[in-house]
Amino acid sequence: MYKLYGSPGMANLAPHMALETIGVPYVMVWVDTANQQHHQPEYLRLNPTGRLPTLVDGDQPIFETAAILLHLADRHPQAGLLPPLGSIERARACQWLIHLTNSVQVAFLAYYYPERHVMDPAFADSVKQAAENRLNALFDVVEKALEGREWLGGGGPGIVDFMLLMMVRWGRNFAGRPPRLLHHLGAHAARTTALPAVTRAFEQEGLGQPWY
Ligand SMILES: N[C@@H](CCC(=O)N[C@@H](CS)C(=O)NCC(=O)O)C(=O)O
Repeated sequence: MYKLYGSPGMANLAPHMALETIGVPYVMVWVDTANQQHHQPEYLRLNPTGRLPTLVDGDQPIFETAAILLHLADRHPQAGLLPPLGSIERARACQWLIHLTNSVQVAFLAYYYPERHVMDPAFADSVKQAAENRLNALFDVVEKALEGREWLGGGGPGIVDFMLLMMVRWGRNFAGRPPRLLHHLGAHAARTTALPAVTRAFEQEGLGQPWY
């Protein structure tokens, strides 16, 4: 039995979509971030970074969203969440997954936690705006990659698409151009949220509309 530790709308959302798609038994464990539960010893024993999410597989905790997604896709190959091992399509899917976690998500951390990126709080707004600008450029790259294809991670929906949707959602309140306004990204988000398993994950997290 899997346990997925998270908080509504946080980075647990993509693994949540994966678990619902796979259809395997699991429980969501909601972490009370407002009361700093993710910084308490009990949680830090599972995830020493004090971040969300954490997946516990049996008695083995795994952290980092991309690693959790890869583990779920590998453990349940029948769900088709990644192209076959050793294929060029698999390499391409991993390329986008790593790009999303290593570049896009990192910029989102500056967007959502600008105060952690400055010594003088007076500069926090500037950091947030710079992060949004950087994210616009990163989303432009993904927009171009989606030209002529329905899914970013392969021939069907999979973990890369779940990660992308989560990040498009995180940009929904951009002051300038939310990523949903880009033609292919908007269509991809609509296509992905229409998948019944993805809809269930959003509903189970109690996320109100608009989702992205
Ligand atoms: N690269 C990490 C980043 C995790 C991360 O920063 N998660 C955010 C939620 S989306 C978090 O834990 N925020 C609470 C905090 O930093 O206090 C991952 O994907 O697991």
